[in-house]
Amino acid sequence: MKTYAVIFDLDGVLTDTAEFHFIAWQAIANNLGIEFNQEDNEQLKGVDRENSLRYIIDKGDVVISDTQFNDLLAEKNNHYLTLINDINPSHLFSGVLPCFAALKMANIKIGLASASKNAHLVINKLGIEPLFDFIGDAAAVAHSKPAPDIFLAVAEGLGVAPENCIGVEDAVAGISAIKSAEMLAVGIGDALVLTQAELVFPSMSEFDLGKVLTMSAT
Ligand code: B16
Ligand code: MG
Repeated sequence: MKTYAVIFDLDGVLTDTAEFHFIAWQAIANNLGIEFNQEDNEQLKGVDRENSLRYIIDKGDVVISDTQFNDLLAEKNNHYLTLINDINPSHLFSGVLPCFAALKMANIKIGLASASKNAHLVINKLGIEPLFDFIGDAAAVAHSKPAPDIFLAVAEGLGVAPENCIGVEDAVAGISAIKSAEMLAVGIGDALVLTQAELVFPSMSEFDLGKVLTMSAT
């Protein structure tokens, strides 16, 4: 295939906001008398806000009203917004800017497919918003990851056919979304966890565009 676009996830690929999601979800869970550990947080990577809260409620086997559910969503997000307040360009993972520069040199478009409704705010704080050719809107898609919707919406926004796109993700749910969108998947993290990905790099600083393009050309 010919690669015309690379579509990136945000949390865990371009910056590490997982720790902030963890702190905010842990506070919600503990207030409900439910234990929430790093293992739980791992399960929630790439999972949207509503389904993350459902996971916690199911884990604790508690019953809450719709109003309480919405209040807890708002409470978690307010806490998260406080925690990310100080994010700045130094929080961008190393390797991201050289990777984006190499993509621009190769005339390959750059998209963002995050499940986060705070994605615009975060990439603004990171100072990288102008580098994207298209930014997906998590609030506008019908089904969140592992459904392909956000990756397909970004491909459409970029004007590139899905088969000419490569997706980059750190979460199992995200890799599944890329595969369901029939794109090639590059994982960032542990190859033993991201087993559905065609290629896995331990971190963005090891992202090798040459290797990715060779893989996609075969
Ligand atoms: P928000 P990604 C995801 O972002 C996070 O991995 C996940 O932990 C979070 O719950 C989700 O965004 C929703 O975030 O509450 O800010 O809308 O990895 O898809 O960039
Ligand atoms: Mg992620």
